[in-house]
Amino acid sequence: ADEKTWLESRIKAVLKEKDAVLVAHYYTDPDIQRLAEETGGCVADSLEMARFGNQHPASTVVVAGVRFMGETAKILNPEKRILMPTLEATCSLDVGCPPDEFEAFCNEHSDRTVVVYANTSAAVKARADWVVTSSCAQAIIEDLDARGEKILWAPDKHLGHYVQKTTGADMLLWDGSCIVHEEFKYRGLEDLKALYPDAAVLVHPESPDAVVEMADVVGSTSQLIHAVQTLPNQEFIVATDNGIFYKMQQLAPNKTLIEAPTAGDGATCRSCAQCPWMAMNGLKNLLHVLEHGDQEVLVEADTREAALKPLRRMLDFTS
Ligand code: CIZ
Ligand code: SF4
Repeated sequence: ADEKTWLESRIKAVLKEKDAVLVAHYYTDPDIQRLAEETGGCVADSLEMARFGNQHPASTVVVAGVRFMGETAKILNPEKRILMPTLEATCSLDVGCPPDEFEAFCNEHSDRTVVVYANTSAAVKARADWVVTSSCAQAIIEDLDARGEKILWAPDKHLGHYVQKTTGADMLLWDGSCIVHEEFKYRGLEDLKALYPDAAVLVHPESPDAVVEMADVVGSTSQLIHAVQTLPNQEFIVATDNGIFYKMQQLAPNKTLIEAPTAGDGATCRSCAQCPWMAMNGLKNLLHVLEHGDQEVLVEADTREAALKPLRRMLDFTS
């Protein structure tokens, strides 16, 4: 506990000294989320993180999250220094969508409007017409569909399938998935729901179709947090990374939160619904990068300029 207190006070001091602000994703360790709140930074989903970094006056932004979030911050703020506790923190959706293969796929289907999820590399965004997050995917696809456009969607097939089903748009899907959300099990959820019949089931749309179908609310992290605050239910079964429980419990202290099962028999697996890359963000490497400035996110100028267009479209659409 002493070491933790020391690390936290050092981080607070160095953030000030270096004119830096900390933005943390809902899936990071509660210690990191708390520090971001206490130091005037923000805790948010990837869309809100992008906006915050863009509007905050600090010359250095420390992004506690995964690589694509740091790259997005850099694309939107080329003049700022963007640091991450570790550049090794990636995402299975990003890894599963290599830029050269993606480029070839797009070229094969050049009649389609290319829409990519924010969870992609800068190089993949550079080939896209639109970037979306799970907060705005549906609205943007609806709009494109209404204009008669056919969509090429990448990389998350579960989110893609969900959006396709709800909008009826013509969507060709890349075959990618999130290793965390993909583990939620329909059978286990059914068993858990029988134990807690009054609980509302909240599901992130990166989850498998059968799990999404059992949901009372399907939504992005911010939308699921909002549901806990506003629905009359006392109990909630939550199918997304368990890092989100910190913010949910803070905003709705009287509600009971239950982790959705990642095993088919209804047993919850405490360490399963936790992104291994988000978990790479800790107090030690956060302090290290603040003091040493290594682990700086850099995006090559051509890529950055090309990726800015679809990102700006998303920010303008959602503003
Ligand atoms: O699973 C992720 O990485 C999410 C939900 C990102 C986001 O949009 O906040
Ligand atoms: Fe990627 Fe899934 Fe981790 Fe989010 S939770 S960063 S989608 S692997």
